[in-house]
Amino acid sequence: MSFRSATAVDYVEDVSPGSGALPPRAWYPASDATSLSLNGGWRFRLSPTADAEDDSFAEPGYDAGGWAEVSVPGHWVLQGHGAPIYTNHLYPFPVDPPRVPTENPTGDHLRFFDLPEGWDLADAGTVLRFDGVESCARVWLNGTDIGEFKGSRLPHEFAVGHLLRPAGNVLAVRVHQWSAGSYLEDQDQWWLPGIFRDVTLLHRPAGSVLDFFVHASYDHVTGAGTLRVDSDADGRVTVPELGIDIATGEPATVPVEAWTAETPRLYDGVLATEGERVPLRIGFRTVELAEGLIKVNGRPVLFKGVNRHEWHPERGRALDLETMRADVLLMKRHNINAVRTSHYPPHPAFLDLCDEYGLWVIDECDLETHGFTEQAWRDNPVDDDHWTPALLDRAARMVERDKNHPSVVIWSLGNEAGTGRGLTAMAEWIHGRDTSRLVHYEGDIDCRDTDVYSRMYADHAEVERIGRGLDGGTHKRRQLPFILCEYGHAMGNGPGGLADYQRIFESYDRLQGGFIWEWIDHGIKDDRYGYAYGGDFGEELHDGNFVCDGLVFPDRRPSPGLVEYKKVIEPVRVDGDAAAGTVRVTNRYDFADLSALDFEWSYQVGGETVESGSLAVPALAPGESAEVKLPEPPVATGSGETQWTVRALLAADTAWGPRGHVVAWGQFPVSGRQLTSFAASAGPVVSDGGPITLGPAAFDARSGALKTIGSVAVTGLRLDVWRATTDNDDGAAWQSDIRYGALWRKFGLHRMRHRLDAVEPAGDALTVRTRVAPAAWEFGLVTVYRWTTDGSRLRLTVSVTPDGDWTVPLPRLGIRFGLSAADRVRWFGGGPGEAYPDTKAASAVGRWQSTVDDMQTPYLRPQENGARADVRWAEIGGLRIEGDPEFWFTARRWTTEQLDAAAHRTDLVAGDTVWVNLDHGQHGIGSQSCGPGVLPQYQLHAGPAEFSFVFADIG
Ligand code: IPT
Repeated sequence: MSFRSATAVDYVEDVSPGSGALPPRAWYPASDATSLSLNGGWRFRLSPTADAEDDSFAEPGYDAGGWAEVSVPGHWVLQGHGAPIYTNHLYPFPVDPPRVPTENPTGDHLRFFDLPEGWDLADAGTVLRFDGVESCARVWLNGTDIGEFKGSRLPHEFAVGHLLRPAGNVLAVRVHQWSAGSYLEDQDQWWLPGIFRDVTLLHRPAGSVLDFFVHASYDHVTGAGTLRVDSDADGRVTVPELGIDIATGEPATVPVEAWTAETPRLYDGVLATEGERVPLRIGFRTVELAEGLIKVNGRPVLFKGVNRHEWHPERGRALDLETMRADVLLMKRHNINAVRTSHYPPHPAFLDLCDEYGLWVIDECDLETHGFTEQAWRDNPVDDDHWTPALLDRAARMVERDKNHPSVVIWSLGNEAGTGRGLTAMAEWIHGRDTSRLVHYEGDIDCRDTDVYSRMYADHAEVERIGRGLDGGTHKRRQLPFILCEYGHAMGNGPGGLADYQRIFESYDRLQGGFIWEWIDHGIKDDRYGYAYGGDFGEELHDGNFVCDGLVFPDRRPSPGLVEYKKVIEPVRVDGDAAAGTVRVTNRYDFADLSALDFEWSYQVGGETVESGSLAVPALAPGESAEVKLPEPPVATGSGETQWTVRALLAADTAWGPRGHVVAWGQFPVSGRQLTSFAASAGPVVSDGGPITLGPAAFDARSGALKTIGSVAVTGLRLDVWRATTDNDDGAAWQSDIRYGALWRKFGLHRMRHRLDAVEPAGDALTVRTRVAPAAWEFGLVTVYRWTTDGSRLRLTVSVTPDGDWTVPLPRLGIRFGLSAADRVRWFGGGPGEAYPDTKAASAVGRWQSTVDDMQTPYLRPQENGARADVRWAEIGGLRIEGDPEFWFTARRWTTEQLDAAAHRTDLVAGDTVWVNLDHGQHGIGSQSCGPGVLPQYQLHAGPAEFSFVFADIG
């Protein structure tokens, strides 16, 4: 019969988790049992609907000769078939649970394989494992339908031994992009269908390991570890290093070194059953809620975390081991100690790496129903009993898979799923199954089901109130510790205000830290745009570059936000007292002493190191500090600006960083800056019809515009208040606070007019008087440029007096000008990277050099970037510029207006002019793309200001 009834694909819209799969169990990478990876090239056919094609392709002998090929693991939409879709929380289909659209891209996958030599089919079983398929799969082996499943980022296993043949096996998998499961997977990310994690055939000898649960606790009072491995198949557990040789189910207590994220001590063991030997990596640690705090091994921990989505710019969520390792290494090298696996269990190998290198993990279930917020959470699956089996299935698949990882200290029910009975059922099940960990869910504001009070994006003031316990809440919540499961929204330039959060976290025991949103920009490598984001694939609904909000760029290059975070959370604090000639060193680790670190002092004059040496610091215990004597300053004071820098470095190679890697640092001044003296001498010379000259400079006589300084041509020098608004300036549409990006545009700060009032060559100065103001508004900035010379150099003093009713801060306040040629840049001031008033912790004072191109920070959506803070002097394009006071320095090959107009990096085309901004002030950055705005102390309010620059032609 050619007509197929719709019922053939009913499972797609069935709320049940599926059928045919084995019960969930612990995941382990390799044992002595044979396995066969089915990763690689698979034959592939894409259909527009779930039932456009019948299932005859699953039959052995089917001719798939005309089919395409895709790589597994992979997403077909990233391999030339269809296109990805990005939405934050809107479902890209009508909300009518559990129904999905008829347009349901469906990928039929075929894999042909032979069994390796010696694969015993007689006296053994075989399991077929899928580690992740989005969003719903139906599976046939050699023509037999073995089941179907949902739960994209969770493993599913099938017993297939009875269906296998030594050669010529046909594995057929039909994958539907949309299913009932899609309603539970509304995370803020790309929708990427496909078999995106490994497919493996596991030989299961008779008497092989089934499920097992490693219980390895640590008693911090006695220093003893207790190991018990519960196993569905009886066997023995050996840990040679500890002399342990016990039966499964039997406990052993021995002295051990504990596992912590700072000291990830693992013991190798083996679980041996009659038919299999499974390697174990055992970490002894105890997690508890005690005295209202999350404690591990008896001590409270402070999470310095990130939210990690799985991302690769070409392969999407199909990550290889080296990419996972790169994430872990980068995190460790940036002082990050915790990961929330937002918002689904990661590839299981990632957790092995967390165990090995040491990261605290909040393992989050694959559950989010955020789109229901649009209908006031009506019909939310998590509050509908029909869906509860699916929710429990997801909880069990996560907990059973990941329960043997010491790194996992907290289970999270999911993200942004509202509230409901299904969540309560999940929490109850998890609490019953695993009493050794805590349960988290941010949406449970009263903490009915959870062990931790968790919030996202709460502002500094509220976090401080929570720290003080003045936030009220239910009785239960008031007894609980607090974490910010998301904060510091790292979209574009920013986040700002991290140091201020950290100060608050460190001031109140109840505050146990937070997790930056998020680790990586989910940009997709793209020929048109460099990196594509939402909307670039013609999606009818999308959320633009909201998917690019990570601390690392898609290629994993650290953004300035990561460098800032590393400094803010550094585990050693160095506070200097130059007068006393001492530094106070504080150990801010929770568990480790400082014996793994070497300390080094250096002494800078004018930003240049003149001497350095090692500093003996005791191996302080966590929380301890010591006053350490510095050597005599190598140079007499009065020899210019001098400072100490003290750095803490890895004393030896570690698993994650080389010897000499800088973990923490501090700087403090000895003697302050001395400006080079400048005495105005010759005054302006006015020649008939020609330019006005003043020392080395020439000005247009009518406009007062600067033309040249010596041999250097200068164009368009004038006051500048505009910056290409950052994602944080623009803010998120739903933010109720004032969003300055829009207000600045409303008030025309991006189109200021410069009215010339007077050009006055008089006495020793050329004075140019102007009023700078936007069309349509009555407020403005009365701006006076006063030029003088000492004969060889040129000095500009800018005086700004606000006029009228200024109700918004300024984006920036300074001057900009164009240079016809510039490439290399040198400066003395903050560096090496970008900084803004509230993202400046990592800006170190020193002598730096770079190029105009390298000074650009490649935010995927172009925006203000690249400022260097506290610059004393800079050299660029044949000019040396000295500031009084220090200034913010920016140089780029396009104008601010071009930067502002660009949607992708590829829109930025270098012109002939290098535009230089020398700013007296910059408005802070904040985190308003999803969090609080700029704190008052970092806002740049219009007020009377005066600042100077001395220019010299050094060409
Ligand atoms: C929060 C989400 O949990 C996260 O997935 C991401 O969307 C983030 O915001 C913004 O990038 S939800 C927030 C809108 C309160």
